[in-house]
Amino acid sequence: MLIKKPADIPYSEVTDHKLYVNRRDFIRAAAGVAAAGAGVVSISETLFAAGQPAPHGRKLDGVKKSPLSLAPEQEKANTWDQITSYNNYYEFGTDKDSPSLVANKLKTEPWSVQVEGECAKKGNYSLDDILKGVALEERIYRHRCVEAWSMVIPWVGFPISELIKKAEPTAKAKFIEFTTLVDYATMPGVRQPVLRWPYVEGLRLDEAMHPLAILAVGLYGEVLPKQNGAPLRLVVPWKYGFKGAKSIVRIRFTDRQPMNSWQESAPQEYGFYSNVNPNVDHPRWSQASERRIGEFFKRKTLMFNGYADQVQGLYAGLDLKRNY
Ligand SMILES: Nc1nc2c(c(=O)[nH]1)N[C@H]1C(S)=C(S)[C@@H](COP(=O)(O)O)O[C@H]1N2
Ligand SMILES: [Mo]
Repeated sequence: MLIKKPADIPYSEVTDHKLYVNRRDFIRAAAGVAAAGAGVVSISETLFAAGQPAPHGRKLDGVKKSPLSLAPEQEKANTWDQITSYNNYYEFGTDKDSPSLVANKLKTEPWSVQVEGECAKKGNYSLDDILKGVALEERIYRHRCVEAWSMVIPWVGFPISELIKKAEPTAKAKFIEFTTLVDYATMPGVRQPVLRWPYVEGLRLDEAMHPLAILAVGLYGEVLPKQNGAPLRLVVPWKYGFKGAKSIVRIRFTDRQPMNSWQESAPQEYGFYSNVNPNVDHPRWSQASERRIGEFFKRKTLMFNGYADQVQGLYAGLDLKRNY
């Protein structure tokens, strides 16, 4: 398997935040369906013409409402079907509907997360270990993709701060890095060199300690669907969606700012902070407005995605144009 380094990827391949793969071949291969003969439209192609909302899963017990959740009169949540059929999860393909069509192969049980680096409680923890004693909360958050679309998503999760405290970071720990799953057997997208796999994201430790930053395990009160990053994914609502690493398998505390996947692949377009900021355009498009999935007219994008009052203190004295 030849894996191209990001430097070898022609710029044209990343220009649309996606790789141009032959969609029909991709989905056929991913779904394990034999290629149809020339000119023959297979049933599978008709079936796979659009995203498939996730089947409903197990209900999560004891989920509490959180005061940090958006109130229904503030924002209307997107539907289960919208949230589970329009996804970015490039390990399952770069089209918005690909993850919903092929992520069902992802094996999420058993699941464990390696905790390492600058912390006292290093180790390999099962998802049950991680959730032991943790109170799950519903957090209805705005979600703003760097591609200028948005949704409102009722996550179920818990503050990352709870996991960080249990891990007991050392005094040297200033950043936290999240690494996500790469599985060649179930993830057809990792054969495409669109990013260097695994997908990696990072936060400053004080950002990760903020009460709004959560690890999500559910959606609409049910177990997180695979296309949304089951069984454990990051959600940082004041940052662009790509900070929300899916299907996390490793958490590392470090003294140095981690290199995140999108910055590595296109540093002229994506930075480390990636705070939602309508005043700093992407080099190829404006970030001043966004299309809410399900709506026709564009909305104005809000500073820090509407969470400025809560989070701007984290960035006092930081030049947000330089540190995008
Ligand atoms: N592992 C992994 N995590 C990922 C991505 C990805 O391609 N791979 N895409 C990111 C992007 S660009 C967005 S907008 C969100 C989408 O999350 P959602 O599908 O639950 O809305 O996941 C983020 N996390
Ligand atoms: Mo995104």
